[in-house]
Amino acid sequence: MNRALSFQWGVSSLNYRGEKDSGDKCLLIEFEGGVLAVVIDALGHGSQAAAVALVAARTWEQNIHDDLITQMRRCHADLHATRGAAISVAMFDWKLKTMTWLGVGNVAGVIMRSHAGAAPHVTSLLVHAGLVGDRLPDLLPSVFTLADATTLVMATDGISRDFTDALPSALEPQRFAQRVLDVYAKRDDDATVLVFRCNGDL
Ligand SMILES: [Mn+2]
Repeated sequence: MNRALSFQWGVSSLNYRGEKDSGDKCLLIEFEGGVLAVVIDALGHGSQAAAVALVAARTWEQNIHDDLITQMRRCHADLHATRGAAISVAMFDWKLKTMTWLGVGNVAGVIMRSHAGAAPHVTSLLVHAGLVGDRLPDLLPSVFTLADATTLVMATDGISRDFTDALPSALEPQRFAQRVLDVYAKRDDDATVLVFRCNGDL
């Protein structure tokens, strides 16, 4: 029997000063057997960046069953001749109990995994240097086994890179995301934090 694991998530974001649109875009797509989390940061900010982020988001939404490399390449083609975007994605597979990660550009990711109430083990996730739409590096996804509890945190570069120094792991995902934003938003760019937590309770 392949039941979905239980999960919770939260997103907090802050637009660059006074802008009504954000070049950051976050998707969480549930499908048969898993969930895909995508965080997009189009270069720059404001309405033009928002339009680029929307193109990228549609690409991911419309081809949910393709593998991450195929999807990232498709997105690269779709963003050709735009300003480009940093994109990181995480695919949770409930059957395999894995999370597959792929990042191009500077959308940071970290996972915290814990077993039987032990303190969570924190792993920073690799992102490949490059820019989707402009310069696509070799794509090498990483695969992680889900623990009794696994929390993924993703943050665009409007969040200071030292956000991993004090992760508020006891908070539920929405408050966790808000706390990271409150403490680490740099305010010179759009800022977005996604927190996704799943329990290995098959
Ligand atoms: Mn940014």
